Amino acid sequence: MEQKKKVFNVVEDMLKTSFGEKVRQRMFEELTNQEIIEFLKSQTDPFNSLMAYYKCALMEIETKFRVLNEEFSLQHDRNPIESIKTRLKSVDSIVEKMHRKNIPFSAKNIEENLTDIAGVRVICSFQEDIYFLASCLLGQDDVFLIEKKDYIANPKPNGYRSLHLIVETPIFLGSHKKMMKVEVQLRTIAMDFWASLEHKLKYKKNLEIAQLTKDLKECADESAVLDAKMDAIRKRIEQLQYETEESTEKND
Ligand code: 0O2
Repeated sequence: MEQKKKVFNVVEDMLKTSFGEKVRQRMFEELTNQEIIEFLKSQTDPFNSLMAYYKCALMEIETKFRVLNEEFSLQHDRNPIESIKTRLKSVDSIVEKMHRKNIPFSAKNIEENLTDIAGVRVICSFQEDIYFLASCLLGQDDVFLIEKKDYIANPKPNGYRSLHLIVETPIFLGSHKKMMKVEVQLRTIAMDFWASLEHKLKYKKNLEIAQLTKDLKECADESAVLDAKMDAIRKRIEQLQYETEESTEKND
């Protein structure tokens, strides 16, 4: 029931943005229920297919990261990835974003204008792992970089840090392959912790925002220092381990 209501709202919005009020009214006055259902189906089927393709692209990219994680752990005895989250943008968010960009709602327009329908968030242990994984992913011959935003090197004014990549990769269907865009966000645990808290603030109304924003910015700066310190400690541990192994080999 909830889903039906959602679909109806989308179609309402679609009719408004695509055809305007007059056409929408005529449609409900002049067409039979069956004809309206047929029409809605013709509009929603391409959308549903597109979402299924994005889901496949999510699986492709997630698998690529899992493979990299596995290989790295064989070579270095640790996992660079703490966790991977994937999400398809909700119908509500898609409608809202298309509306905001003033683009009529259709599967074709969504595909051509939005790059964040499929999102993969990779949470890493260390900042260095982020760049390592990004370069491994982009080095693959079926992954094409569309856009890169390095909010680690250049944090947002509020303190937000993450590495964002928009990539295009093929999904292999029964009779053909299709290129799909995926937004990849790579972050450390500290960056993710901060972003989750800051995200909550966005949805809280009537709060004393100014002080919280200032506190959050301080937290972001402190967590950036923490990330850098953790990276340095890890490097020292690896160096010590290497030196110990070297001297053991020499003594043998
Ligand atoms: P959701 O639900 O996480 O997907 P655009 O996406 O093009 O309209 P923009 O700002 O050019 O907007 O894209 P950008 O900078 O690549 O950021 C897109 C996503 O990054 C956001 O998606 C968030 O997930 C995350 N993000 C960016 N800036 C911030 C920030 O300041 N705080 C937090 N917590 N997250 C951020 P959505 O669409 O907002 O939401």
